[in-house]
Amino acid sequence: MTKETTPVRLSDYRAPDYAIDTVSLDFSLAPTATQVTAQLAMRPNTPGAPLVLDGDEVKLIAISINEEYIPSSAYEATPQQLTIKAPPREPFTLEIVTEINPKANTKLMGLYLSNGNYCTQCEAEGFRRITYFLDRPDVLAVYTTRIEASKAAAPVLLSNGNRIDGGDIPGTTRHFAVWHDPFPKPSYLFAAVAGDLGLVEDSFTTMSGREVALHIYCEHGKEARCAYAMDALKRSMRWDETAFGREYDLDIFMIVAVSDFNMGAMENKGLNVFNDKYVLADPDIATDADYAGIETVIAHEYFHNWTGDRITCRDWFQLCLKEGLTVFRDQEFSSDERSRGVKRIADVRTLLARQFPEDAGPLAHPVRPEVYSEINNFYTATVYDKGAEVIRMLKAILGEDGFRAGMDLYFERHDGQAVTIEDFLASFADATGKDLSQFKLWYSQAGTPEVTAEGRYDARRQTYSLSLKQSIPPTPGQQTKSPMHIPVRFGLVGPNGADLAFTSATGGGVEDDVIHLTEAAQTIVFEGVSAPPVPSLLRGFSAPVKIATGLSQTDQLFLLRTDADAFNRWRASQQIAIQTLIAETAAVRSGAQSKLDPAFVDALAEVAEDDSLEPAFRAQILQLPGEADIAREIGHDVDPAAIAGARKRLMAMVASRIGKRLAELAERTGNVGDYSPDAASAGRRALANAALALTVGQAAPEAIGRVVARFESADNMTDRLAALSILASNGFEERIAALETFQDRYRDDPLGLDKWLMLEAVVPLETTLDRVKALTTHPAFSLTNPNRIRALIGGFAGSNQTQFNRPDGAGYDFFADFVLDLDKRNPQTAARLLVSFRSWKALEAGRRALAEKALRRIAASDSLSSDTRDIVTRTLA
Ligand code: B3K
Ligand code: ZN
Repeated sequence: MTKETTPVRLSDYRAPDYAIDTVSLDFSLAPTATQVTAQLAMRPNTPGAPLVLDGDEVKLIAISINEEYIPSSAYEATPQQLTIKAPPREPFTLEIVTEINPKANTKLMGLYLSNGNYCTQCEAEGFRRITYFLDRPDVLAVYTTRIEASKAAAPVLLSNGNRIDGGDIPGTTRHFAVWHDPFPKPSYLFAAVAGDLGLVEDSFTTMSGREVALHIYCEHGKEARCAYAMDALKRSMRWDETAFGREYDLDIFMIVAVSDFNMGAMENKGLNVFNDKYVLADPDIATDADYAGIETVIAHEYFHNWTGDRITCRDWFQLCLKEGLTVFRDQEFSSDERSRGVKRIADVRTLLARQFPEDAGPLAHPVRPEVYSEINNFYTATVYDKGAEVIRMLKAILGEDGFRAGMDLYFERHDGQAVTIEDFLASFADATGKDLSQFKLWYSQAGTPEVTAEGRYDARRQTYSLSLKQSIPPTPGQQTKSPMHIPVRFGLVGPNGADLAFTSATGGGVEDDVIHLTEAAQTIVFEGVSAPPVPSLLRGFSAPVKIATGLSQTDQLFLLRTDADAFNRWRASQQIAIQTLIAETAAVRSGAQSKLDPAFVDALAEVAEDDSLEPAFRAQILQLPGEADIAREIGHDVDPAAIAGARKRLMAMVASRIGKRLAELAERTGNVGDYSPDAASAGRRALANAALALTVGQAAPEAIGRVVARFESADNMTDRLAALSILASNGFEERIAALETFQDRYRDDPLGLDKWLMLEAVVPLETTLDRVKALTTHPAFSLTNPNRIRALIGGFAGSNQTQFNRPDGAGYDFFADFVLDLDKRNPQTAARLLVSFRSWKALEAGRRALAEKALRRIAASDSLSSDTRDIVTRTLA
């Protein structure tokens, strides 16, 4: 039976009736019966109130108060809750003994086994699967953890904080370790790890001269693959000191890489647990993108030490308080370590691909939601990525110094507390004297704002007037919305490509290069503009909005060639490509002749060959919008087959018109020398591979042959995978042998096999569905490992537009069956996968009906988890 879930509302928040000052945990580890003894120092905030503790599938063994067992009439225990009816009115010690089964824990929440090693995942509500507790983020306690286990099975015993004791247990084959974390923390940041793990050690000296031990634990034999992660960690620690004045606080910082993990990584205090995919790298196994991902995630989790751990969330509605801010911080770190312009393009690509569709569909929700049924389903692109955009806008509005002053005040005021968005914004308002009340709407209004721009130049008066309008589309539960504060960074590009000066700007909050759009409509008049400008708006993507600039293709081509803002050059290229592809999709659908205009293709070649530009930037320009990007921009009555057809026509034209030039470019830039993951070499590889991908649009044997040769001669994963991906994503025959070779090469390497599974799943051919079905029983696949599932099933539903959306609905049916089955073992991963249906309402009628049927079939199951129930219900609403 589906577990009953009552929605939780922000407006119902109440402070807890009890505080817990200290927690002392004792784990006696055994695979199927682990005993946990928890001693909690309780302090009533509301004396006499019943004490209601959360639980989830835990078995109560014993309970006592102040060292005396209490009669069973004094409490009520179910696997989900423990209620002590009349606890002492004075502070007391509560001791609870529970038994749990880590081996049977396939949900990967709480304490579970991964590859024979014990590990935990407690965010958001996993701690209650270990012991009964006030499992909410505003209950902060100091933890001491003793772990006891078989010395042979688990030589390594870890928990949060510093290790204060340990040794053998005389007369047994067991040993123990005791860890103490002096920083009060909520239960979601608790972690324990035990197992037989390899160790890589290093150290870091903090800005005040303290030496911190750095430990990375991984599977034996994989130690050499931890070097890049260790390096990224040290760079992150230094960066947080210089950029935010934040120093690390414990004597040791540990990272453990595990192979079964529901997400990327987790910021447990002093003991981060990672999906091994975000730790392990060497040139043979990891692509440049993987290296960049490792750098980002290592930094992200480390930065949480201050934004999340030292200052945490009062309740789960405030999730963006730590996530949006920490994503912003990791983006800034990578921008400083790499190319800022290229990093911005990459981040906006992710935002457009993941967050915009979410905000435009049935799962839309504000950056700070106001109601949830299952909190695990709110670790979304909106909370994370739009949450980061909100911080970026705050910085644009307050300026560098104002932003830093606000952050400093936030750290100073709230260290050791569990706080809200209101507290966060108050720090900035107080530090700068600015009124942020309108800005705050970004946290409560869902939907992507739409901005339109219209400009007029008056040559006689030398004025340029720019009219901007904003509107925010309705989203579930929010029909009408108020205008928001949108910072529009801009330049007026003159005929020679340089920004024109202006003497004054009237009519609407222009400060330096930012227009503060705060009204539904605003007209700004720029005086003293010497020539007719082409406006370059939303430079650096200064706000997460859609903008219709009304510019002609000629003006957009002009910006592509000349804009001083790299981001807007890229943006211009994408806009032209999207407009072209939308028109071509309509042509394919109506059986009309191709309408493709070669001017854009020529401009692409010109930018690609411009050696004065960074290779990584040129690579971005060469990555034409994908099928999902086109679908998102079309937005309704979407026909994935027609989109694929249109894209194919464009690819054919590109290959015939500039294929030779691009092949030469690929040849010239592709041989970078010995592999190094640094940003500059990665940029050259990216350019070569992006150019190569644009040479095969006519399926010419010569072009395909070049890709095969590249695959065979590659001496690193980046080039090998890029070539293989060209073969697979175009469905060329040559993929078959190449995929086989690839699979063989990585047969003992799960992270390599994930790449293979993913590429098998994206082949845009009718045979793929059967291939994917067959692969679910392949020995390399696993029905319990989230990485394998995301690669094969997530790859199919998320990255194979034509085959997931087959016109006969068979893609949806297979996917629905898979999700229903997975939901029994791992609800969180099942619910996450199901989000692939988030844009079903935008499909053309035939596919829409079939998608709805599959969704209704899922909804009709009476044994759904609360996770999957929540997603399916909201998706259908
Ligand atoms: N805070 C974790 C995510 C936890 C997800 C729980 N379902 C990772 C991160 O954002 O750093
Ligand atoms: Zn995070």
